[in-house]
Amino acid sequence: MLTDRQLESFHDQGFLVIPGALVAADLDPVVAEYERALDDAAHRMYELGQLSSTHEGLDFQERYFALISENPATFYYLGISLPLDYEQLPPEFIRVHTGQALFRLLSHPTILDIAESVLGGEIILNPVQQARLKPPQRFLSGPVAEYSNIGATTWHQDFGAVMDEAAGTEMLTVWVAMTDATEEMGCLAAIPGSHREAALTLHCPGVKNAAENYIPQVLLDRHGRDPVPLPCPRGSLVLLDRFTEHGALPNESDTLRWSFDLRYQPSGMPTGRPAFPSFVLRSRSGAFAVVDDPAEYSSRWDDTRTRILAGAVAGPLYEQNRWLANRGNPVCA
Ligand SMILES: O=C(O)CCC(=O)C(=O)O
Repeated sequence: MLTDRQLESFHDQGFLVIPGALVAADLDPVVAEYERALDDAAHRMYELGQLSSTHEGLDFQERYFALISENPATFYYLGISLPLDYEQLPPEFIRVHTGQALFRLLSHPTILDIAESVLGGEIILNPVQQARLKPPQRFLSGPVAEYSNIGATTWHQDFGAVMDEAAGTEMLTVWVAMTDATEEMGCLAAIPGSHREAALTLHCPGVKNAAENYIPQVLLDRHGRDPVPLPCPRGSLVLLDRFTEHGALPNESDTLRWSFDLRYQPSGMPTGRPAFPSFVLRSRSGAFAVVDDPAEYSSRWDDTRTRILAGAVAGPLYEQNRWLANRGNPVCA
């Protein structure tokens, strides 16, 4: 559990870095699972004519760099939530990684203990979650390179990415450092106390990718405080309040910068992404049935994917239009 001092600091600043919360034994199985996922992706993409080679024989990082520089769409094969712009995508990019090791990480007792300190003992995993495997910037090209799953992350509030139904839902972001994240590698950065100064800040629609909404500089400046970089070693967690204004720097290093960002919230509240599944991971009262079977986690995401591909989910999966309307707003120029 968090100490009183940590909790106080989190509520005061809107973020908290917890170094060393997870150890290699927690992360290595996920890396091994991703090695297999990357191998599958390479073979599928090669068979679909999207790659000239499967780039066998390289270690995970070098192979990922080779694949992503040849075809930036490689990241669709490694995501942990379904894409939101599914209407524009071919079916082979509408996929979600749901491995056992990943589920063990998402439901790790240390993460749940920390989430419980903030949210109480009835916890669900909200489906707004992202894998961010960021190669050095020089390996990226084309509009897909602007996606924050592989490139820098624009300034935003996490609450801006959910539908209005979740307005009353207290949501906690837990960001997991799968590798070190130095400033040069593109760590997170946040404006201290920004969560206390605004409910939902105006966002502008992304320039090259409409989904990459951003808070314009002039609004960030209104706080009158510089952003704080949040570098941390592998195994660290970073907590973010849903209103904290934050982003992530570009990866200017030579190595992979890999994180997962996860969302937890109290059970029985809307998730803000109702088309996607959510999972009860802890119920101290016993009132909710806990999901502890990785196969159930996987099959519920598979069902969602099937429904989306069958056209059973109508319209956008989140409120893209809310920010699109700001295209002509002078603060977005
Ligand atoms: O890791 C990143 O690039 C961004 C993460 C983020 O924005 C989040 O956790 O909400």
